[in-house]
Amino acid sequence: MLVARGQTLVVGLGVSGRAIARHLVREGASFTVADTRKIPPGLDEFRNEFPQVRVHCGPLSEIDLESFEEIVLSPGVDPRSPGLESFWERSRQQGSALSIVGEIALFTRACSAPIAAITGSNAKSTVTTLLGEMAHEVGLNAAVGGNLGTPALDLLHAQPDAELFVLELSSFQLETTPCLGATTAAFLNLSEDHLDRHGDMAGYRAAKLGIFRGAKHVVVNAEDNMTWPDDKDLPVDCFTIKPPQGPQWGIAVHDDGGGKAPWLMHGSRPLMAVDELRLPGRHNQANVLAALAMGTRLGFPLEAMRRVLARFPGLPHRGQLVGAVDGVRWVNDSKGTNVGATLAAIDGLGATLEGKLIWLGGGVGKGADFTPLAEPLARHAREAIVFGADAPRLVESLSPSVPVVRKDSLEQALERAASIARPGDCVLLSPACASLDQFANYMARGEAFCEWVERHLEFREKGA
Ligand code: UMA
Ligand code: ADP
Repeated sequence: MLVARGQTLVVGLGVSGRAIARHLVREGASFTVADTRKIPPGLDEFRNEFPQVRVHCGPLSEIDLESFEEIVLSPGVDPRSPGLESFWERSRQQGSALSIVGEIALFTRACSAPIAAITGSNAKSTVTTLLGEMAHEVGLNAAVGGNLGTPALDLLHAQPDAELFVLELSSFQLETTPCLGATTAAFLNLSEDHLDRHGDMAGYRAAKLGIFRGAKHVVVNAEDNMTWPDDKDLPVDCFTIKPPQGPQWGIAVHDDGGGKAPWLMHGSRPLMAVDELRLPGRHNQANVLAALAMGTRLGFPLEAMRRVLARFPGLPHRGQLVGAVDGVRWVNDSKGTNVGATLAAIDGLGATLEGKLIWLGGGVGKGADFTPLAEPLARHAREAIVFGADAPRLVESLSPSVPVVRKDSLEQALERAASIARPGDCVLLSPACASLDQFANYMARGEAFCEWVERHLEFREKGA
C-alpha cells in the first residue's frame, strides 16, 4: 500500500491534474499523483513533464489516504465516491487534520488579485467571455479561464501580473472550494444537470452556492430564486428580462427621441438599445445584463462596456448565426446540451422571429425529462426534427402537441429542414442532448451543422 506521510495527493491526471502538478512543482511542494484508471491517457506525457513525481494508477483503495496531509481532487472526481466519501465527510468537520480540496482552493490561496466568478447551469462561458472582453476594453490586464479554456492555476502563472481574474466555475469546482472570496460572483440560472453527481437539485444548488462563500458582491437572476444566496446580508444586484423593479437590471421600453424601443436598463437609467446588441435572442439579453452588473461593480465605465456589447458576436456553437438565405436564418446552438439551455434558446430566439422555428434536437438525453420542451415548441415551432439515440423519447414527449419528424442523422434532419423552411423562419440546432452517440463532442456536431449549412447556402446562392 502506498504511504506518504505529510504529502499532498493529487487525484486525476487530466487538464486540472496537470495544472495542479505544475503549481505544486513551482511551490516546491512534495506530492504524489493518482488516477483511478490503470492506464490513463496522457500518462507518458505526464511522466516526461514531471519525472520526479510519483504516479499511482489504479483504485484509490490501494493508497493509504490517511497518510496524506491534503488531497487535491480534479473536478471530475466525485468526493463522495467509494473510498473517498468517509474522508470527505471527515475533512468537512472543523478541526479535521485531513483536508480535501480542489484546484480552485489552491488558486485562492496563491491569488492576491480580485476575482470575478461566474457559475450557473447555462451561459457561464458567454458571460465569462463577455466580462473578460469588457475588462480588456477598459485596459485591465485580465486573465480569463477556469472551467472554460485555461485552468485557473495555469492562468495564475501565465499572467502573474493580472489585475483581475475572470473565472467560469462549475459545481464540481465550487464544491471543493472552501472560500472563494470573489470581488463579484454571479449565479446565472439553475436547471437540471449533473444530477448523477450531485444526487438531486438541492445537492446541485448547494454545490453552486459555493460561489458566494466570502464574496463581497453577488449577481443573481430575479426570475430564478434558486440562484439567490442564503446569506441575506450580501450586497446583491438582480437581473431580469422584464422591466426592472427598483434598482434591478432589466429591459423596458424607452424613447431616446428616435421612437419607443426596448432598452437595457439599470433601474430607471437607460443603458443601451437592445437593437444595438450583436448577441441574438432574449436569453442573451439576460446574459448581457449580468455582465453589465458585474462590470459596473468592478468600476468599468458604461461606454467601454457598450462598445464591447455592440461588437461581441457570441461564442461558436452558442446561438451562432451561421447564415441566412431566402429569408431563412440557420443558427448553431450545439452547446445547448441540456433541456434548460434549449428552453432558453427556443424562447429566446422564438420571441424575436417573424416566421417560425424549425427545431433540430436529439442525441444522448442523459435521462432528462423532455416534456418541458413541448409547450414552447408548440408555440414557436413549425416542426421538430429529431435524431440520435434519444429520438424515440423525444417523439413521445413532444407529440401530439408539436409536429415531430424522426430522422436517423443530423444531415437528414438538415435536409428535411431545408425542404420545409419558409421566409422569416429560423432553423435552430439546440439539441437538449449530449452528442456522444453520433459525434466526438458538441463542437464536432456544431461544425457538421455549419459545414452542411455553408454548402447548402453556396448551392442556393449559385442559383442551382
Ligand atoms: N479521474 C479519475 N477518477 C474519476 C474521474 C476522473 O481518476 O473518478 C481522472 C481521469 O482519469 C482523468 C482525470 O481525472 O485523467 C480527468 O479529470 P477531470 O474529469 O476532472 O477533467 P479535467 O481534464 O481535469 O478537466 C476539468 C473539467 N472537467 C470536468 O469537470 C469533468 C474541465 O471542464 C475544465 O475545463 C478543466 O478541468 C480545467 O478547469 C470541462 C467540463 O466538461 C469543459 N466541465 C463540466 C461542464 O462544463 O459541464 C463541469
Ligand atoms: P455554459 O458555459 O454554462 O455551458 P454557454 O455560454 O456555453 O454556457 O452556453 C451554453 C448554452 O446555454 C447555449 O448554447 C444556450 O443554449 C444556453 N443559454 C444561453 N444563455 C442562456 C440563459 N440566459 N439561460 C439559459 N440558457 C442559456
